[in-house]
Order: sequence, then C-alpha cells, then structure tokens
Amino acid sequence: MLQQYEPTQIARWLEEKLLENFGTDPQTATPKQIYKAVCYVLRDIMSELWLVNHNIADSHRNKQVYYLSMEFLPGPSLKNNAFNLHLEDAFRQALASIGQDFARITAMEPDAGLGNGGLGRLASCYLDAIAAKGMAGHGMSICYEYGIFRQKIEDGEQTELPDEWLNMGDVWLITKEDQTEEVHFGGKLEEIWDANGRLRLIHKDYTTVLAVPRDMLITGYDSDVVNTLRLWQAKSPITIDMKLFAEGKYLQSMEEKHMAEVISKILYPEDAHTEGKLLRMKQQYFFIAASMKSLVKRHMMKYGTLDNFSDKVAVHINDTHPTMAIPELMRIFMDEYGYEWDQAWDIVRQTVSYTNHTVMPEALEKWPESLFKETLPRLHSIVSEINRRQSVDLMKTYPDNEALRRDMAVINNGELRMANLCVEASHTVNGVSSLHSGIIRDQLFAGFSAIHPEKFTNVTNGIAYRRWLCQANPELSELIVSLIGPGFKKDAMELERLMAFTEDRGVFTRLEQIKRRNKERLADYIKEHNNIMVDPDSIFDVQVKRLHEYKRQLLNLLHIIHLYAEIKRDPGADIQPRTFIFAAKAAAGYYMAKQIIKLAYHLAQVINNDSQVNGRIKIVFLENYSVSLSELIMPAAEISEQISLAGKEASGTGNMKLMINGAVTLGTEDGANVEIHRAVGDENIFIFGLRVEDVERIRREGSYSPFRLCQTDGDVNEVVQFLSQGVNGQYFSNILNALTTGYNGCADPYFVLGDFGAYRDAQARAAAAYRDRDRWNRMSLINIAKAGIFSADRAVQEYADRIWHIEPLK
Ligand code: 26V
Repeated sequence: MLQQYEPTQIARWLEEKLLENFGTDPQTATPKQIYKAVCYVLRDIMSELWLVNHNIADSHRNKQVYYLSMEFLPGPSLKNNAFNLHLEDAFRQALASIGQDFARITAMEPDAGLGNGGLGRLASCYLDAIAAKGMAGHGMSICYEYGIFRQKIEDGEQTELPDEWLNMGDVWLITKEDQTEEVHFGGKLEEIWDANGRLRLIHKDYTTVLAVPRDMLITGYDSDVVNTLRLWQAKSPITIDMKLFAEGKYLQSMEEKHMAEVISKILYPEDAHTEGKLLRMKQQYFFIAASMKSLVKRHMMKYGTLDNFSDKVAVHINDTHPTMAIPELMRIFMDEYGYEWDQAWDIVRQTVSYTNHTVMPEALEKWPESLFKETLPRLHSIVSEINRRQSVDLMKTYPDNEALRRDMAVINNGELRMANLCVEASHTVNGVSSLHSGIIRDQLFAGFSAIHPEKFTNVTNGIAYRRWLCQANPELSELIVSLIGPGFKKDAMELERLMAFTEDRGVFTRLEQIKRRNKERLADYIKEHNNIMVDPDSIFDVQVKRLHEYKRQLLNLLHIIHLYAEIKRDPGADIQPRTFIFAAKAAAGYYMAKQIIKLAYHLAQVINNDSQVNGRIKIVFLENYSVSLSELIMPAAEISEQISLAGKEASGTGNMKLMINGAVTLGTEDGANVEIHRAVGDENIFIFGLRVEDVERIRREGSYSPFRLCQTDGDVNEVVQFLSQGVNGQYFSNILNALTTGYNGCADPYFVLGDFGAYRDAQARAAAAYRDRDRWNRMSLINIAKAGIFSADRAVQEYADRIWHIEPLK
C-alpha cells in the first residue's frame, strides 16, 4: 500500500520548500517557483521510497537489470509521478488551498527530450513498467544539456532551436558528486610483465574526463518501488590552471576544459544515419565507461567478488549505441580484476543481451578502425582479439563461405561493426515485433542464427499505456472504469472485457462524445498554434512520427493531392470531410525529409484556402512533435496512419498509442501493425499494400517501374503531373525525381507510387466505414479492447522472464 498524505501536509511542505529554496512564500512566489517547489515535495516522497526499496534490494540481493541507452524520452514527469503514487488529488487540493491550479502548474513543465523518437520513448516506457512491476531496473544514459531540438516551421522551412530543458527540468535530477567516475580517452598502451609473469597492458598518457551522475527517480503505477535513471554529465577535471594563467595561456586551458564538457552538451538529432563522428564515439564511451565502473563497484561492495556477476546483474544494450559495454566489461575484468580472457568472456556473455531496433543499412553503426584505435586504444585491442577469435571459429563453421564470414566479421574492411559485435557477445538477441525479429534472424543475422538459433527471440514492443489512456484521456479512462471496473489500470489485458459491449449503442454514443470533446480540445490547439479552423466533425486522420522517407509521409500527401484533384474535377463531389494532421521532426541535415515538410506546408496553403474545397479537406502540420504534444493528439485521433514500406518499420509504437485511444489503423503489414491486425481481425483495421515478400520479389525481379505506373494508372499520373506544376509557386523537383527517375539509379526506393493505388482504395474504405457511425464506433471500441497486449508491462515481463531473469523485489 502506498502511503497517502493529507493536502494540508503537502501544503505545509510546499511552504517550506518555497522558503528554503527561494526565500519566498505562496503569496509572493512566481509560478516558476511554485512549480519547482511542487516538484521538490514530490521528489522527497519519491526519495523516501527509493531509500526503503534499495535497502531491501540490497539485503535481498535481487538480480538487477541495467538498461543502457543513448536515449531516454521521459517527457513530462510531474503529472506522471503524482498519478503513479495516487497523489494527484492531494496535490490538486494542496495547491488549491494556496490559490494555485495543479493543471496550470503541470503544464509549465518542459519535456525531458533526451531522445529522438521511438527508441528513446520505448526506453522510458520500459523503466516505467519495470518500476510498476516492482522490479529493480535502472536506466543509464547521458545528461545532455540540450535535448532534441525545438522545431520551428517558417514558410514551410524547418529550423532547429536549442532545447534548454535543464532550466526547468533539473528539478528531477539529484546530483551525486561523490559518485563521480573518471573516463579515459586517447593515450597509448604499454606492455609490462607483472610479478606473476603475466603480460599486462598499461594505458598511459590518456586524457581524463569526469562523469558526474545526475539521477532521475523513476516511479511506476501503484508501486512503492522507485528506480533510477542515471544520467552522466561530463565535467573537466581542469579547474583553473594558475600556471597557464600566469603564462598568459588562459584561453588554451579553458579550451581543453570546454572540449571535455562538450561530450554531454547535445543529443545527436539524426536517428537513421551514422556518420562515424568522433564526438558521437566519445559520447558512447563516456557513458558506458562511467556506467560500467559504477555498477561493477556497486557489485564488488555488495558481494566482494565478480564471480557471481552474471547471477546478479543483467546488462541490456538498447540498439548498438551502448555496444562498448562489451569490451569495457572485458577490460575491467581482465585489467582491473585479473581475470583470464576465457573467464571474462564467459561472464560477459552471460550478462549481456541486445535489442535491434532497425534494419535500415544506413543506421547500422560502423566505426572507422583507425579513429577507434586512436580514441580508445585499449578497447580497440580487445575488440581486435574478439574479432580474431571469431574468425578462427568461423573458419571452422563456414570454411567454404568466405562471403558469409566477411559479412559476420566484427571487424572488416577497416571498420568495426557494432551489430555483429553485439550478436557475437550477447546471450540473447531480439527484434521488436514478430515480423522484425524474423527479418533479423533470417536475413540480417542469418549466419549467426544458423549457429545459435537459441540466441534469437522476439519481444514485441509495448507502451506505458496509462500515460496515453488514463492520464492523457481521463474521460475515456473513466468510461472504461464504469464499464469494466478499474482493474485494467494494472492489467491491460482486462481491456478485453470491453468486448461485452460491441453491440451496445449507449456505449457507442459515449465513446463518440468523448472523442468529440478530445477533437475539440485539439481543434482549439490548432487554432491557437496554426491559426487554422478545423471542423471537429471531420475525420481526424493522424500521422505523427519522425520524418523519414521509409515512413512515407509522402504517400499520405500524394493521396491528399488525389482527393483535391477530385474536388477540382467535381466541386460538388460528396467527399467525407477530413482533417489530415501531421507532426514530425526531420533530422537537421536530411534534405528530402525537409522537402517533404515543405511540400506539406505549401499543399496546406493551397488546399486550406481554396474556396472550392470549402473546408472539406484541411491539412495541419503541428510544430515540434514531442511526448507532451502526443498526449494531446492521441486521444483526438480517429485514423492512425502506419504506412511504412513493409519490412522497414521495426515495430512502431505510435500505432499502439493511437489504437488504445480508439483510432483505427490504416496501414501496411509492417512492424507491429501485423500483430495489431491479428488482434483486431480484418474487420477492424484497413490493411493495404505490398507485403515484405512482394517487396523482395519485385526487387529480385527488377521489375518495378514507376515510369510505367505513371502511364498505366491515371490517378498516379494525375498526382505526379500536379506535383510537376509546382505547389503554391514552389517546385519540388527532387521529390519528383526521387519518385520517377530516382537517385543512385533506383527510382522510388520506398515504392510510394507502387503502393499508391492500394492506399487510395484503403482510404476510400475507411471513409465509407466512417459514415456508418455504429460500425465505426464498434471498430473503435474493439481496437481499445484488443490493445492490452501492447502494454509495456507485458513486454517487460517477457524481458524479465526470458532474457534478464529478474523478479519483483518482494
Ligand atoms: C541511429 C542513429 C544513428 C547515429 C545517430 C543517432 C542515431 C540514433 C538512433 C538510431 C537508430 C534508431 C532506431 C530506431 O529508433 N528504431 C525505432 O525503434 C522503435 C522502438 O523499438 C521502433 O518502434 C521503430 O519502429 C524503430 O524505427
């Protein structure tokens, strides 16, 4: 049972915090001071729980998982923490008693945006679920001073503004200076023979950077287990060098300091393109070295030996970015604790597991060997040895297949391939949906899975559904409570009981009313931010996710052009009114992605202001997609656009958030859409387009010709012609070229035109279904009812049982 507090008690603590931190009182405090005081009070309550449980974890000697990730995307925490600890009402009343409004205060919180998209948000969803399950599991990452950029769109052009989240967001961070670790870069290796006649490698002349932990406490719903997300901040050990100063070399010494601290300055805003940049490499080693040091230290303090390391510690590698944990653990075991290679390797292999999140070749990390060697000489010597041993083994397994051996090699052609290293060293490798796990097992890592089929598994992604259902859509959540009781808040599978209401028109009506109010709320936001009036009676058709060619926002836009052309042909056409809502950040250097944003913008200018359209189609591009914006959008959505080219989207998680809010998926058989399809059945989803096998066959045959498509399909030809005439006076020749003639000799690599016809038809089916209100509401209800399997609680339980082998603390 979670302890509850009287509002009067909370109000007293608030007053204390205001006095102690700002020398003020509730009457004179600024809103920002009130906000901070509220967070401090809640943080103290969380700290107490943390202390109790970590004493328990230590005395019970439970196994703990460390989830390593370059990205976490917690979004706002205040409301979430209060909700998890059942303290929302108490805080609301306490604030009211000093004349403040809880909703206004929570709205002030900046998003902690320490991630790009799906990968980072998933990591945060899992920390939430681990705590909710009462397990001990901790995140490890970097305390970026600047998170994902703030997106501004001016005249269709995206600009990136710095995200200074720490200004208000640091209220959740507890700095633990005394647990600072040293991280060493560069330098050289020297061989010496120790007293026992063993050859030892000594790392000398390195540069030191300090890693200061800033811990964020993580709560889980209805759970007294509070865990930590440890974020490392880089600090230079150089203070002010008085000697250099006296010599007039002040600037030089400050420059060195700056170079060290730049490591944790900013999150890399690309999420699908590796560039082998030195700073990125340093970021990775920085947080890995600090994390491994701190967890080995903790383990040694508790057990006095590392022999039982893998019984007590699970290390999870979230995509390849934390791969350096593998050689770093080897280094610690061998260089600092005297283990032999084989022993160290056994422990590492029993400790480490890896999740792959993408098969896009340009996103698979590779490091130039020369850069790696120069920056991390000791790690390089270890990875070289892993590679040497691997190649000896591969010679035995695949003596006649040189191409395959080359494919699987950890080092090849002067490059370190991090995915291969992960697979080589992990006890378990998984993908994030059943389709994707099949692709990595049978294609990407086929050589490995033939030798070790038992290594490969699937854990379909899941979401912290309480955030998007209970917190973001309270009316829907209350309706569900009134129908099936509150049990679904702890066990998402209970949502299935909503299937008892699939013929209940009273329920349909209430569902529709709630959706309508959420749409009005979003419409108000759109009016305020985009100055566009949208009709809450139109279908809210939503595509919100990072901007990537493979996700095919362009396909959506081409279909809108098609609808527009229909209206222009026949202004009286009976068209189901639609509001197409987009939100997406493009990586700063991703030209095509930015062109697609620009196209959306100019298309909106034309269509939204065309009197012949008369409001039947509206396009809205919402700026600065983020966790908090998604909490506003998901509850208002009716169609969930999940239209990636089959085989490209590893899972998707927005699809799950939209589904649980009653949106119906319009999508390809890709990622988790396949499992959504299976869950709701053909009747309650709009599936279209090429499947993975089709794409593979067409590629094999080399038979795809967008040019021919333009000649044979009048609608395809029409939209291409439309584009070629320019939109709002802007020309999009690069988009047109990519679609029709192609770059790198490959036209339309994501089959946008190839899937156009099927997409247009699926859109027409969706529009027809929407007209039948009972049918639509039933579909919506069934989607909610079947969303339970996509909960992060389920996913984390699978990781705990099959991969990490951890249990709840009590
Ligand atoms: C790659 C790179 C390359 C270097 C620059 C920084 C950076 C950051 C991230 C990545 C890989 C991104 C992979 C990713 O985000 N995958 C997404 O993972 C989601 C959670 O599993 C999944 O739902 C999405 O389908 C998948 O695209």
